[in-house]
Amino acid sequence: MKSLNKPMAQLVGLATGGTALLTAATALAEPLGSDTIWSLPRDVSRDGHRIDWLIQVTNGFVILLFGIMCVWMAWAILKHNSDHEAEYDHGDSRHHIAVAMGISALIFFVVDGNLWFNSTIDVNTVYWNFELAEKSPNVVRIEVNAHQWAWDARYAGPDGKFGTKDDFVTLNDVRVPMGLGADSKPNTDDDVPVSMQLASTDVIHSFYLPNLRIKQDAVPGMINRMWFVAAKKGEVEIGCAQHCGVHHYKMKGILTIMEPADFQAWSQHMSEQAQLGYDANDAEGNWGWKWREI
Ligand SMILES: [Cu+2]
Repeated sequence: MKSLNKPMAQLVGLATGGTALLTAATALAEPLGSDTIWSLPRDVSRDGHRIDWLIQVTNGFVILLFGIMCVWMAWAILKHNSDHEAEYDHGDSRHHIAVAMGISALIFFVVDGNLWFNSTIDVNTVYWNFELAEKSPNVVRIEVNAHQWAWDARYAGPDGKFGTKDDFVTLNDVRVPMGLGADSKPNTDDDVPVSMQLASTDVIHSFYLPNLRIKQDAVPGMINRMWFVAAKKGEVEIGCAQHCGVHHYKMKGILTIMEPADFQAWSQHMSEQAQLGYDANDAEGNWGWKWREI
């Protein structure tokens, strides 16, 4: 059998590697609620598009750079064939150093700079702007207590205060109202933000809502915060994003986004049920804390 010449063999190797990469990418299991195998889990939050934009633009840059590298390598393979006399240098001339540094700086400032600049805007205007949630007259507050290996969620009940008789607690079952106001525009008075405070009783866990593009660590001895506005009805997954022990994989919960009226009815019912079984001496069961103001 006639063997391939060296440049051809290198090109075939490159093509085989690319095909293997593509096959591996399409073989990934479909994430819950995603619209295609290529996309992220379906975004059901008001602000998740900010994260998706950053990921998509960064993916675009990476694909562009990959394409440039492939063309560059193919050109080098074909040009530097057996007719081309080999040249050898250490790549330490001024010219080489300037080109290498110039390309590196360009990639760093454009790709990483874009990530840094826009993610800073996102955290300052939305994700870490907790006042936006706390000042809303409609805010729904939830305390989440993580432990090996489940999520306890506490609602304040009709009195709006945690640690009182009308609190109710759910296990791996967090429900929130759909929060987009009638005008569907963000940051308006009729949106319903969900504000969460998170703690842990044992090790570090991380409350992860992939469909809302948000996660926050639950750390023993600390109260952490996160907030979001849910934009679409339905059930999505809650996961733990910190490996927290042998049953880490069991820390799967469901976040249900409900019609506001249904959420009200459910909250009232749950609170009434909880009050029937309230025991003031149950120290373990009454783990709620006083809501930390900003
Ligand atoms: Cu965990």
